[in-house]
Amino acid sequence: MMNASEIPTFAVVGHPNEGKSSVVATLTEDDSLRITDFPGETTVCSDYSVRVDDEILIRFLDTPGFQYPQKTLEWMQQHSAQKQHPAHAFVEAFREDPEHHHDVELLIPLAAGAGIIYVVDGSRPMRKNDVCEMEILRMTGNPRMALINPKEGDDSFLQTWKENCAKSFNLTRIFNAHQASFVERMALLESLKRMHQDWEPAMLRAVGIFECDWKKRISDTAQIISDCLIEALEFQVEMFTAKGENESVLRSKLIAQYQLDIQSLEKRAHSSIRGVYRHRKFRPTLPEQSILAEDLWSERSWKMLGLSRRQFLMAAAVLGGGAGLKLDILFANLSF
Ligand SMILES: Nc1nc2c(ncn2[C@@H]2O[C@H](COP(=O)(O)OP(=O)(O)OP(=O)(O)O)[C@@H](O)[C@H]2O)c(=O)[nH]1
Ligand SMILES: [Mg+2]
Repeated sequence: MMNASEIPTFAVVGHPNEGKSSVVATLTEDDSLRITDFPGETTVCSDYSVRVDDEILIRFLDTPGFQYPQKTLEWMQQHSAQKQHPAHAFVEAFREDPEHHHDVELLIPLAAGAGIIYVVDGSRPMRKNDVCEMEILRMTGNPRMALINPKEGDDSFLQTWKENCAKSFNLTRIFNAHQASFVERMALLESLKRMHQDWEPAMLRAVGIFECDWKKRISDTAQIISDCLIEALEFQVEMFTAKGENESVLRSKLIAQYQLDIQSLEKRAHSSIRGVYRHRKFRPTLPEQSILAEDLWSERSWKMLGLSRRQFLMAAAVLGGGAGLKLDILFANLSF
């Protein structure tokens, strides 16, 4: 019989390279997890608890992928007469065997009663190994959910995955680990609470705390943006000029310095907002045409903002007013 601890605990399991660590990283907002293209990247079971004020709300356990699901299943079926939990029996039998290290690691939390989140890449066809993995998980009797994570855009296999998952899992959900929004994450947590009645109060509380935290992040972000705008509007640059220095050269230098300083204000605000959303590593791959790759002073940015060239210059002139720039400087050497 499973031993459900008061803290809801979910082991994220599945075939190598299906996105298990990505799912854990998304749910825990922890970008320290190792996520690579290399199958077998995760080699040990690791705890990534979700904490608020040092209190653990939910435990997510990242695990290595199944290594020999067929052999593991055969062993479990041969030893199914034992009264022991099948995962526990397997762990006891193979704990010291380096060949089965990954399967032992992923079965340890199941032997301890963890809920199962089985991650599959729904954009590929189902194979025999998948059937064995699902059967192993069904045999444990632990509460279990299948999470279909379609890594590529192909949805032609989705229906088959859904039908087969429904045979072995209490719940099935589609969840894209790389693109899931806050609402989708909350919907997933909501459905996890249905996996085990004892965990329901703790899961409900966790969802409530996440929702409050999200609202606070939105107001913190608004504060950062308004602070940044106020600072930008009040910003001034000064330069000392040598006697006889050409005035237009000096004005160009002032404008260039002003633009650089405003850009760094903007970058500082971006970085604070990323901190609010816990994106410590930030190397987004932007779509080819994304305006986010442009800075505030690029022609594309102001076109996107709906400004004509003349309006942009007016706006820039107002911004530049603090720097002591006059409209005629900005209009100088430009033809309309
Ligand atoms: N496009 C896309 N790629 C994904 C998604 N989820 C995972 N990947 C990619 O798939 C690869 C494997 O992801 P991981 O999260 O490391 O997978 P894993 O199941 O933990 O892998 P192992 O630890 O090796 O078993 C990485 O290159 C991820 O970037 C997804 O939702 N969309
Ligand atoms: Mg992994």
